[in-house]
Amino acid sequence: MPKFEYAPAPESRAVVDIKSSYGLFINGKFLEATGTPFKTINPATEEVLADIAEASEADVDAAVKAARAAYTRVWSTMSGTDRGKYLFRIARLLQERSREFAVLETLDNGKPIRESRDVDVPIAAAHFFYHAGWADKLAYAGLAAGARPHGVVGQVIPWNFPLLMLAWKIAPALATGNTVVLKPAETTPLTALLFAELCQQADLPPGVVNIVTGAGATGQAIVDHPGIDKIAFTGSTGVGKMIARSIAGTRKKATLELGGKAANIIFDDAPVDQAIEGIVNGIFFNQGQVCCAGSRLLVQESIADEVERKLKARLATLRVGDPMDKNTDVGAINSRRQLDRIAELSAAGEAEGATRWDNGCPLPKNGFWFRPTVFTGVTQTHRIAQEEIFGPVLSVLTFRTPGEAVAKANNTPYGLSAGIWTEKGSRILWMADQLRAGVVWANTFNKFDPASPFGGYKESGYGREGGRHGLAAYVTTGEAV
Ligand code: TAP
Repeated sequence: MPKFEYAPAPESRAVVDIKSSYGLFINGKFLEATGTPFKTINPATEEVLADIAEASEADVDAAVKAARAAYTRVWSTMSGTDRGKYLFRIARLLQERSREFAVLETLDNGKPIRESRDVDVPIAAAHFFYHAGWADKLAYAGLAAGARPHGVVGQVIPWNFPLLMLAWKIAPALATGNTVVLKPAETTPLTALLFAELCQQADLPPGVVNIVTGAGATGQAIVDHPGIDKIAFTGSTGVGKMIARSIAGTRKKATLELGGKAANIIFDDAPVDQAIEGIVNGIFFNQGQVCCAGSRLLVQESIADEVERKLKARLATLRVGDPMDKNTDVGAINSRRQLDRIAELSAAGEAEGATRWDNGCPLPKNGFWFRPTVFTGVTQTHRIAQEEIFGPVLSVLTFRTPGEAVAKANNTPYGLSAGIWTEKGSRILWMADQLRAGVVWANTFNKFDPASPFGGYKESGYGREGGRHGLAAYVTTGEAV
């Protein structure tokens, strides 16, 4: 297969000032860490972007103490109206600096600039606007009587939506009066560090937001710290289970947003061309590195041949390559480790007897790439039908009746999201009721809104983010009523 040279557009560096090294953001200042720095790279070129500080247990302790002091002295006593003003200011600054954030996100993560520009950054700003609006209206959020902030919240996030996951975590925590210690993923720390600069620019009181960079050990140090009142984690189900075990028997609360294996279900009365776009968006958006990705296509048997033919024709038009090019559809995989996992599971799909097809497009010479891939002839026992691949790989299964579609859709350990494509409103309502998925999209996929709660069933975790249910996760006495 041909390989082509790829060099990032020279102007991409001009819109964002990437420092050669970054410290930890504790108590409103950037500080040197005690650990050995690590490097963050551009996954599309493998070039080093910056040296990043690795926070030790002592650094995490300093961050938790700063967050506690800010909570006690300033943030918990401030009126909701004033907290809201800070959140509005952050939201506006995110909009003003959106180009910088979008370029930095694409350089550090590998996602197409069109996605960081049109999805990640605007929705991150929208989360701050939405929660700014709640800060002085919590009495009307349906929270239980006497609800109070937890105090200091430890937040650990993954690499697939670095800025957006930060916004999902920090905006509701601050709106409800908590202070935070947040750890971004090891491979994508840069937009969190730019966000730290933005907190300085917004004059946020020191210690309200603390950003500590590092690997899994830093995350574990946050989870284990006795000064943390609540953990908010997004990441793999494996690490989520470890966190649940670590805090068992302590007073710490937790919300866990974990993996998924969503079914995107197409009935024979669906508008097929529209559904094809939904399938493509469902699995190839962000290279399929999306917890709610529509990674299992369940197609009604009578239209399976038509869907397969049209899907392959559409995939052949996808442009894979330079994430900084506005015409790119599919960017780089975030890390070599993730690329190896996608390759390993795809090899297992072939070994177990499914039929593999990819769009045969040329790939850049350096960096981490995987062609948009479809497996047909997949059965429910195949690993590619059960395990989260977290890559641009679609497993196609067929069904005959709505009951069979529900049974197959629910037959995974996960329960995060699902999609239904049909013209029948009654079928949509029946299916939505039957599917064990926290989010069900009808005749669309991957739509996100800060007002809409998001979260899972089963091994996809517990707790909700977004909407007033997401606020409830950040106060002591539980549920929105
Ligand atoms: P993980 O390996 O679980 O990492 C998530 C975060 O946890 C990272 O910051 C990671 O640090 C940190 N971490 C690793 N070990 C830890 C430990 N022992 N204690 C505390 N923190 C620890 O997941 P990932 O590979 O970054 O992300 C992919 C997974 O996240 C997928 O399964 C995906 O479905 C899930 N995800 C779920 C959602 C929702 S909303 N449900 C959204 C996005 C992603 P390092 O980066 O240094 O390893």
